[in-house]
Order: sequence, then structure tokens, then C-alpha cells
Amino acid sequence: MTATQPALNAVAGIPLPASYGDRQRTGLTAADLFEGMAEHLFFSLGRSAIDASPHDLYMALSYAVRDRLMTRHLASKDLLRHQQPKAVAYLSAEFLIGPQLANNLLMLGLQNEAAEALGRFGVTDPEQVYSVEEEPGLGNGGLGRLAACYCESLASLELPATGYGIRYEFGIFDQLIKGGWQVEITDKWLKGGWPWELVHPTKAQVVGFGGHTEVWHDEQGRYRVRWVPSEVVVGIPHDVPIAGYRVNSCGRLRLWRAEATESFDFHAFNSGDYHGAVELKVGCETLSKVLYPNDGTAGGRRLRLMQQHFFVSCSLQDMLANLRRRGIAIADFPRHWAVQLNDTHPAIAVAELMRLLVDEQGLDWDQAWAITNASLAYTNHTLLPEALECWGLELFRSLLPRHLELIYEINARFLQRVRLRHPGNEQILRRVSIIDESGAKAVRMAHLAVVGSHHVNGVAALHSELVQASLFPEFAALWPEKFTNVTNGVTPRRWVALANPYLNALLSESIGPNWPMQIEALKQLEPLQHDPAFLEQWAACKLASKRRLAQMIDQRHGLLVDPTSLFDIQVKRIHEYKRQHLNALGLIARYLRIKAGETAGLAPRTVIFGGKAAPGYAMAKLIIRFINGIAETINSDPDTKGLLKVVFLADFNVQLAEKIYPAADLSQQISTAGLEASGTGNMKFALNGALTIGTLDGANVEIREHVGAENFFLFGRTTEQIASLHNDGYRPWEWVAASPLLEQIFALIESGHFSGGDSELFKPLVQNLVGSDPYAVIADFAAYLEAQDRVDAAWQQHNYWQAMSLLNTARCGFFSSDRAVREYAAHIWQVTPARVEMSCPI
Ligand code: NBG
Repeated sequence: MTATQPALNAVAGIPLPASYGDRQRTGLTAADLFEGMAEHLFFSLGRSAIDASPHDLYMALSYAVRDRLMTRHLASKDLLRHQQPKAVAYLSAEFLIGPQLANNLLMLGLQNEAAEALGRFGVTDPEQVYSVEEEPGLGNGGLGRLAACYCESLASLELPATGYGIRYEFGIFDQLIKGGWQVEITDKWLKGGWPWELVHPTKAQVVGFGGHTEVWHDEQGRYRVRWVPSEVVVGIPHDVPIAGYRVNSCGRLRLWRAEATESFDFHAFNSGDYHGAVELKVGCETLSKVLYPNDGTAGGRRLRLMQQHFFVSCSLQDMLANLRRRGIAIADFPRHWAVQLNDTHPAIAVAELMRLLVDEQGLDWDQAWAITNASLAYTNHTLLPEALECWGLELFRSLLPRHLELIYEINARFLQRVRLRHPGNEQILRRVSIIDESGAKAVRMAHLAVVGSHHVNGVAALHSELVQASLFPEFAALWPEKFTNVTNGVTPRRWVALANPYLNALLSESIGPNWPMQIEALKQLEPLQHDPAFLEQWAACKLASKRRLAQMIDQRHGLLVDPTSLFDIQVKRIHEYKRQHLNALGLIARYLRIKAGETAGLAPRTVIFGGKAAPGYAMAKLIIRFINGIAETINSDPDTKGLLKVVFLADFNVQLAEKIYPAADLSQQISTAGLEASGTGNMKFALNGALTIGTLDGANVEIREHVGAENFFLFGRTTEQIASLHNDGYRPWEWVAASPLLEQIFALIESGHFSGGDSELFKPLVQNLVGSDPYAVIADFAAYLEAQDRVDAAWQQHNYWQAMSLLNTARCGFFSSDRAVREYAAHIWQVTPARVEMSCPI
């Protein structure tokens, strides 16, 4: 061991403290990493190098990388302590952070060194080691992945931040496809050990539930309320360091795990009740057991509300404790913490922060409200009514009696304001009230979030307009300055530099290696659209990604696909509004055309689907079965050979996504206009050079504006047209009767052609489409086919397609999460970068 450190790492440009640790722990050469791995294999894992499995090597390398993050992690903490900059607290019930090892190597600039170190253990392809990592599936889809991209950008931009969430023991289920159906398997992501977290039992927080409230009077005779919960749970923080791209600082994810206060009830045990003795412990600990699927069902509602209060309370108490430790006055809370509520899941923060300030800290109401309001901001991620959380009053009262009292008070004061503005207008009061009294009484969490926050934003320009115009019109009229937009973004590090090594190499060579942090540099690609030699290189990158995906499809599904065919991809959660079934009907139309021999002008295609359906969402699961039925028929029909293949890739997750986005020629973003808040997959595809076939929905609108209408395949009704379609009495069966093609398609489905002769199987789907079609699949069908014809025609002109592809990448820098996070920082959070220039203390 040596005590000396290189003052500056040649690879990443990161200075390290000379006095700190040893080479195996902090050195950044391949030899240092190798030694670090060897040390961890031996001392941390108890393995000898001779019989180390890929998993052992993964663990050893991960520990070695984590060591290198530790200096940055501690330096960042130190900076917070001494410089006291304002920091972001990003509260989110979901964080879909994906595999950590390869990403952290990229962030630290250690990819080549790690490959070399692994080589010395006999590993020829590092991917063999990276791919054994179990990713923490602590999210359902876009919302959780967005939170992860934002944490990464915050770290890369050196904006001090903590992502606060829940350490679910079981994340989103693993998806198998059996007999064409989705089968859900428990996600045991922790089973092999997860090396990326640091447990801090001394920073535990206690959270109450149930019980009652009591009134008392303090020494000054002031009226005070105390909550006496009937149950308490302990939250133990598990910290995941979030590396920034080639910087000295490090962000942090703080995930709470629930534990019983007394892990064992000795009284019950002594009386012979062993089961009873552990029951409470088991009950409390189910709190952080499992991530809820976003299916909007009543199941587990109580537990879900408990989860929300649990992580919000732990996090707010943690922030207060942090101020206390640093000697900062409570009144300065908003100057030190910008608390962002990621959708309504953490909206209970409005009441909990009030409770902590009024009941526990003894602040008066107005002061507490000013602090709460100046600290919290809320992002809305959906307009779908089923996803706007409401909690039945009785459930709420039984779990959070004090919070309900506070919400009543907040509501009374708010409604008084509205009353003054709209004298005598009871209707408005009913519409905006935090308590919904239209049916069984319920707490509207979105209203609570809007009232308690200083800013409310939607996640794409169109979505933010709709948030103001249709979701919260009365609130927007009352507080126009509160409402704003921040269009989503995705990190170009994970989604291009890491996921697409071919494109990364080409970009670094043509526009310079700094493009991942200077995304505007992508614009420099534009003139290259006229350079045929460059377009060949561009096409070669795409082909390499397609080959890689084709190999994966073969390995996973035993299906051979042609990498030179057009890869036409739709990957996202399965939901009717996202209209995977529109894509599926389009496939049947294409199939019929092939069967009729009308193949002139058709581009050979591989159509790929991926995505999970919520376990309780029967129609979404039937759509998966439908796609698989179509795939089986088409793939086994010799007439389709060389023209069409259909693949449903099981278990879409971050790891798989990294292989999929770079391989797409065409990205399907075909939701019913007005229903997709933003979409972020659409951005990942476009940044990787896929062309979009899409509706004017969510961020598609802005993608089209950026890449140019001529480089985007637009189709379908606008939000207004969809609204008038329904207002005018939409009768899809008449549309079907008027279209020989649709009639033929439905007849074929009903004949059992895609279900082994079973004419019943898809009936619910057919009836839904022909009988009501709430998502206007039938109404947009002809336009969709016409747009697909334009795709076929464009594909025939190789260079024209490649130039369009290049322009998609060149013009999508706007969709970097760095831009989005900078907007939040400047307009909502008022936070500025805090640079770690030098060493951290030992
Ligand atoms: C989702 C929207 C997407 C959006 C992501 C991230 C929820 C509730 N909403 O359109 O459906 O891209 O949030 O903002 O998951």
C-alpha cells in the first residue's frame, strides 16, 4: 500500500486528496482497480480469485467503484456542512435508477480501466459481468425513471440534492410471457446483495400512525394540539451515492426502510404467543415491502397511504434534523431546502410539514404556512382521473387524524379566500375544495398539493396548458403566477453515451468528447446531413445497435430477426391510452396486404413491442395476449418471410431499454392526443436517431417542433378534435361498418385467426373497440396507416432516411435532463451549483 495519491487523475481530471486512503481504494488506473477488486474479493467477499464467478467479480468491481465514490460523497457532505448552500429535496415514491455499475464507470471515466482490470481476471467481454447486476425496479415507468434522470443531472450539474424515497424490498414485478400471457414474478432484486447502498441506522426517524389528538396549553397559554399515535414505525435511511459526470461532487438518494420499533414483543412471547410476538414487526415492515403497480385499484389503498406518509415524514424530519445539526433556524427552512413533490404521492408533505412546524416546533400558523408554502413545489404528471389520488375520509382519519384536522384548517382558510373572490358561488367552492363532498367524502391530494405549493408545473408544454385549462382552471385563475411548465428531459449520459457506444464514439470523434455535458454541440452535426460518407458512418452505428438487439432477441426468445430490416419499436407501459392496440391493428392491416400480394413499396420490418401491464388491468393484459397472438401467426406464416416479423420482448426494464432505444429506426408515440402528459421514451428514441411516428400529444409536439415537421411522421386527431369527436356522439361501430378494411380485420380476429381458432379470446377487446372505443383507436386508424405508408416510402431512400435520423439527434439536445433541471433550479428551486474543488476531511 502506498500513502501517496496522484494529484490529478489523467482520465477524469479529478483531483484527489493526497492524504486520503490507499491506491486500491481511490486510485484510478486499471492496476489500481484490479488491486481494489482483488482486495474486495478476498476481504469483503471471502472468495479467491481462482473460482470467482461473474457475480463475485461484479460485486468486487462494484465495491471498488463505490470506494471511489466515497471521497466524492464525503466531500459533498462536507461542502453542505461548511458552505450551507440551498439544496433540493426531490420527494418521489419511485426511483427507477437502473443498473449502477456500468453507469458509475462512465461517470467516473473508468470504463476502459475497468475493462482492463476485468481482463486480468480472464473476462473478455465486460458486459458478461455488468449484465449480472439486478436493477432496483423501484418504479413503474416514466415517472420513476424521470426522477432518476433528474438525480443524475443534479449531480452532474453540481446542484446539491437528495432524492428521498422508499427502499422497497420488492420492486416492479419481473414479467414472463407464457402462452402469450403476461405472468408476474416477484422481483427479488436484493437477493444477491446490493453493493450500492450505505445504511445509516443512527439517522433513523420515527413515524406515527392512527391514535387520536389532544388539546393542551403551553406555558404561554397558547392553544396547542398533540398527536398521540397508536402505532409507530422506524425509518432507516439507506443512501445510494449518485455520481455526477466527471465531477468531484456526488448526489445522494436516501431511501427509507421501515422497521418495527421493538422488533420483538416480549410480553406476547412470555405468554406463549410466538406468532403474536413477531406480528407487529412483520406488520410494520410490510410498509416498505412492495412497490404498488399503477393500476388505480382499491387494493392495498391503506398500505399505500401509509407508505406515502412514512417516507414523507421521515424525509421532512431528516431535513429538519439536518438544519438543527448545522445550527440553522427553522424559519430559514425555505432558504435551505427546495422540496419538490413528484406527483401527488408525496402531497401529504403539505400537512406533515405544518404538523412538524406547528405541533412539534411550536410555530404559529401563519409563520408555519409561510414556510411550508415557500418550500414546497408540485409537479403534475397526469390528467387521467383514475391516477389523481383521493383518499376516503374514514381511511384518512383512521391513519392520520391530526393531518385531517390540519387539512380542514388549510381548506377553511383557502375556501375563505375563494369566497371573497367569488361571493355566493357555492359551485366553485365545491369544485376547488380539498375535501371532495360530491360522493363519499375524500381528500383530494392534488388540490392539497396545489394549495400548499409555491409552484405547480406540468411536464410538457401541451400538458401544462391542459393542467391550467382543464384540470385546475379555478386555481390557475386565482394564482396565475403559480402555474408553469417544465418540459421533461432525459440524461444523455445513460441514454446515449452508455447505451449507444457506437454513436458515442462517432459523436466524440465528430463533435468532440464533451458533448454529453454540452449537448448543444449536437447541433454541429447538422451540416453533415449532406455528407454521404458521414451518413454511411451514421447508418453503420445504427446497424451495429440493431445487430446487438437482434442477438439479444435470439438469445431471449429464440427468434431470428433481420438487422437490415426497419426496426419499428413501441416500448412503454401497456395502457389503452398509449394505444398498443392501434399498432397491433396496423400490423394486421399490413399482414392482410402481404397476404393479398400487395407488397410493392413495403419496407421489410421488424416490429418490436415491450412493456408491462399492471397486474390488475385486464384489458392491458389482453392487449399483450393479442400482440403475442398476432406475432405467432405472422411469424409462422411463410408469406411474410422477409417482409414482417413481430416480437414482444418480455420484461422491459432499464437494462433492456439501453439495448432497445439505440436500435430503433422508428419510434411509435401514438397515444390519444391530450392523454400522455409528456413521454420520455420518445426523447430517448429521438436522441438515438429514431424517427417518430406520433400524434400531437405530450412532448411529441415539442420534439416535432425541434426536429422539424418534415422529419416527423405526424398523424391523428388533435386534443380538440378528440374532444369534439366524443362530444358529437362518437359511434365507432359506424366507422367500422364504413371501412371494408376494418371489417375484414375484425372478422379475422373473431374467426380465431390469431388465437389458434379460439373465437372468444379477444372478444372483450373487439367489443371495447367497436362498442365504445374510449381512446379513439378506430377514429385515428386510417390516418395511422397513411402515416405508416409515408414511413415505408421514406425508408426506400436510404440517404434521405439517414439524414432525417441524423437531424433527430442533432436537434434534440433540448430534451436533455440538464436543461430541464436548470429550468427547475432557476425558476422553481432557486438553487445554484456548489462546486467541490478540493479534498474532503478524513
Ligand atoms: C407519467 C406520464 C408520462 C410522463 C411521466 C414523467 C405518471 C403518473 N405519469 O407521460 O404518464 O412522461 O409521468 O413525467 O406516471
